Amino acid sequence: MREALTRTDPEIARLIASEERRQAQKIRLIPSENYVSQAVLEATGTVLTNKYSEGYPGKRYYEGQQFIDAIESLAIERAKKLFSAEHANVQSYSGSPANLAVYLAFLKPGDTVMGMALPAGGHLTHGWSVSITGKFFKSVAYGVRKETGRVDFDEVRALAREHRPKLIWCGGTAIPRTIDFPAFAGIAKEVGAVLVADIAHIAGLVAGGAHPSPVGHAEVVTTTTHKTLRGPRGGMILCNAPHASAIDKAVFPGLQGGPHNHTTAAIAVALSEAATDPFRNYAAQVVANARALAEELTARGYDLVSGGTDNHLLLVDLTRQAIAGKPAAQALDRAGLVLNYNTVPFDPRKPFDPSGIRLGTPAVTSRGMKESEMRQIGRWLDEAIQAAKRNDPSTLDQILGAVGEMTRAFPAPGLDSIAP
Ligand code: DSN
Repeated sequence: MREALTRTDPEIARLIASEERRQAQKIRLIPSENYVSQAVLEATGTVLTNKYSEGYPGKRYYEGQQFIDAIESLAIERAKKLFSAEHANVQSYSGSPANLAVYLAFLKPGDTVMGMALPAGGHLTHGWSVSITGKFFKSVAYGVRKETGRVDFDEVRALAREHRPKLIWCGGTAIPRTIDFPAFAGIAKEVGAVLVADIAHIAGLVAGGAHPSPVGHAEVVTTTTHKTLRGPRGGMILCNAPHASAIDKAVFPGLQGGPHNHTTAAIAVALSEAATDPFRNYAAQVVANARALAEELTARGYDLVSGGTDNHLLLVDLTRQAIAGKPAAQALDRAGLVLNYNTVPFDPRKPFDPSGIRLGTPAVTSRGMKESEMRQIGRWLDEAIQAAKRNDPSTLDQILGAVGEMTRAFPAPGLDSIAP
């Protein structure tokens, strides 16, 4: 395996091998992560990385595009078909550049934009103060209701009427519930705003029919390609035909130079995989697994934001457990259960030391795990958190051993040759 790399740079080769073992042996619960297929990995690691292709298929600034044009055209057509979109741009380097391109396409600096507040579950690029999108634009943030943990549409409507944003974002990074695209679309229409749905977290669920689609409600849809969609690290923008030219010009030459052709090819592969029946089953199982995990944690006294989940993601407020998110996440990592600490809505603590943890089922479902494994993982999560509270590392190490046994029984895609 990787003879040339091992010869040329044994240090990097060793670190990659260690990361492979980590991904094979641990239970990965970060809801924005996944395991891509061997086919996606192979497409990513190709000579396509050698080629410059500024422009779009048939309209490039460099020669030698005979095969690159065909690859990018396939990715575009597959994206349009999978999401029933009128136009697709597959060149964004990732989700944040895709979102920035949307600002460039529709707004001038200083214009007003509205998005979900970061602590309520939104994304930095939806106008949060520390992001360029909150510095260069006038940003208005909506949140969730304290009692339900769900979007407060009365607040969204009132803020939209008051501030008349040119652009409204829906979607985010810590939203455990179905996004009501028609409700957002109604408000955007009322105030003459462009509605943009950021479906980075749920793109695979939308493609697989396990979450309603924003297409037909939001004029523009952005996504990463590497979360539930199970492709390489990248971004895409889908939009209605009238916005196609503005979006394409914003991505290139507005924001980016040459597209990453190796990524484009791997996106095309992932999109073809996502159009299959096994992927539809995968998307449904991701949701079923998240529900099973939510039930187990709730039964053990954990406080889930919004009381549960409709999708792949759970946000747990640990205040009642009397432990903060960060020490809990660190103890869980030692026990082989990898997730991230996270703010919860109305969190009195700081983002770098918040009250919650965020977890999800995309990666474990890609390994073939089902509801019974989720219940076991829920038990381990609880046992490890209790162990962390009483400073009991030996229990964490025991759980790590049991996690290793479970992961051996469910080889991870792209890693099945790694001896766990
Ligand atoms: N960093 C991503 C996540 O983990 O949700 C969002 O950009």
